[in-house]
Amino acid sequence: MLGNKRLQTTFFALACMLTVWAADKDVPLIQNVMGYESQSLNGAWNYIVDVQEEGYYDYRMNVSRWGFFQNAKPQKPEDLIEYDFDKSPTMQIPSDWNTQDEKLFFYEGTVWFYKKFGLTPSPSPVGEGSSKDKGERRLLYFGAVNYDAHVYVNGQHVGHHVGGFTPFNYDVTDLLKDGENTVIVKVDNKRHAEDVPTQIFDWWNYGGITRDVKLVSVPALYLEDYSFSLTPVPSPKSEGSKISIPKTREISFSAKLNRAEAGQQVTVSIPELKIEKTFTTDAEGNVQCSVFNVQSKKLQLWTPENPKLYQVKISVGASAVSDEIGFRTIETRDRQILLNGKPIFLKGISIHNEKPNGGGRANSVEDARTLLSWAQELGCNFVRLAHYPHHEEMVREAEKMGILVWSEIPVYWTIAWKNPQTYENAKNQLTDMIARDHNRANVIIWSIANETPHSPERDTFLGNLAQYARTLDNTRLISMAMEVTGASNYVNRLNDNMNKYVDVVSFNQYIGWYRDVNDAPKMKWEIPYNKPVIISEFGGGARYGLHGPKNQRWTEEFQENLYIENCAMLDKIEGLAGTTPWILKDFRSPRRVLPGVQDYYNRKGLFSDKGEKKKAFYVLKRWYEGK
Ligand code: GCB
Repeated sequence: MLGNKRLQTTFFALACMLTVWAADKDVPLIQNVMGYESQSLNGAWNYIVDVQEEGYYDYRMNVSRWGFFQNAKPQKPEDLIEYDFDKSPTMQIPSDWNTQDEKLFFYEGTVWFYKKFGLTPSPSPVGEGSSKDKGERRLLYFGAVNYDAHVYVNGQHVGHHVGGFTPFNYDVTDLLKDGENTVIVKVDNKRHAEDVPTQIFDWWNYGGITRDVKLVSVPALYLEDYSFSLTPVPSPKSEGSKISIPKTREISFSAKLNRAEAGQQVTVSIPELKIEKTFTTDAEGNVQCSVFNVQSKKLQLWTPENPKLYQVKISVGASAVSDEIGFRTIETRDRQILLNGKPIFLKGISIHNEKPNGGGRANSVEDARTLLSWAQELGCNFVRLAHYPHHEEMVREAEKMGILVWSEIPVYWTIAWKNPQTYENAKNQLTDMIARDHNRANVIIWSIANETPHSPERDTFLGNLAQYARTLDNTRLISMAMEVTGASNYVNRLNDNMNKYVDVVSFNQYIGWYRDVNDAPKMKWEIPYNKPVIISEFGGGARYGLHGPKNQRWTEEFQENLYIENCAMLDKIEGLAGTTPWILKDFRSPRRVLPGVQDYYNRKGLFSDKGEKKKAFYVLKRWYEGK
């Protein structure tokens, strides 16, 4: 019997590939998913840990016809089915499996997730009749799944997504039925050298469906994307001279429908500004970049002090989506960063997307608020969301709180620069990061990489990526965290071919941690580019509550002294436009194994993993108060 089954498995593998894979429902990411009615699929999901991917491959490593995605149940007493989702344990989604099941703390591999759901009636934005009659669509949306996900609805494969920190959605309308439906997701977080991030990285490889899952109701014709931006006022050539603000300011608007339909009316209304404008789509279903004016004295610009957001409604036919939009400009002039035409010093902090108390992926509004309020307590007007796109609420809450954002993709350390698929993967993650957040006024920097080793192949990869980022969004600044090289014992020089592609040169430096703190006062910095400089990392580790002399590593006093010396040193860097020290809170990392001190945490936080403030917190706070 087993032998037969094995033969059949191989025989049917191809047929299965054809049927199961027939329905690729991948559609471009919808802009402002939060603006639509949706049915949450969060909550308890059954899961099966599948160490050898028995639920996917047969014993010849062909995709199996009897994969777990079938959600099979015995039909006859003699049927052999060796799994049962309904009897498997559950975990709350969204979450990472590492902190939900202690057996999975170090696990990296495949876990299957399964949820049954009935359809809730979708809202009827258009006329009478059932939503199906009116051609409404349902998009199955995942905020993020780390890392590799195959998604099945009612036994049909709807898509395959790679990349652990960006959202994706499938149009599953035609697969849904009245009554009970199932969604099954095979999640695999094994690390590979050619992935993005690559095989090694200094954070926990949290696996699972780590962000919200929802079934989004959209009309048959909807806005796949739209964007707003405020045109900068030509800035004066030199510092000190006045900007002359024109009587009216220009807002650019563009939009794209999900279908190439010409002649559709897209109306933008901003009641508070008494704006209502209608645009007509071209043959591609696009509203090409169009401009409308608003009186300068009526327009409150978005700033950290007054993070003004306007209620905006964008309608297509009888359906509409609402958003909150802030208007501001961001530019550079020589070594300055200009927000709304005025120089700003970015008082920042780096943050990992980890829960404020203990480890685990952050995924809620509360997580975002807690982390960001700590940053504000520190005196920050800026955060570096390292090293990958954080959950959407982090960016949205920061926008409401007046905190500027650096957002990054996980092109980190030793990426496989020569591999074309690796480049495509990085490009897709960049596309989706920008697609999700390009209407957030607080996002001012897209970062394309962190601490990458120099080589011609790396330059080609990153140069192309930077140019591509500009084609997607030319209204923000581009940067990447670079490294400095020791030009001589006490001279650090930034020498990176990527300088010409970035608007802001940023680099990480660890004087006081990976080099003697007593060198700090002697250090000289050579940054031979006429661009603003951000120190994207500096810092050192301390175990909260461990006290001792300032030269004793891991004590709070060591870290405190390191911050004192670094702040004094950084004050001497010409053109310093901001800093994002490493890091807000201790975070989990498998590389940090020192017992009794690290215990799998990177201890460079200004807050402990439980949210206690270390002494260095106050040093940075004081330094920022003086800025
Ligand atoms: C770095 C990395 C960051 C690490 C940090 C450290 O340069 O960018 O991801 O966690 O150093 O703690 O060494």
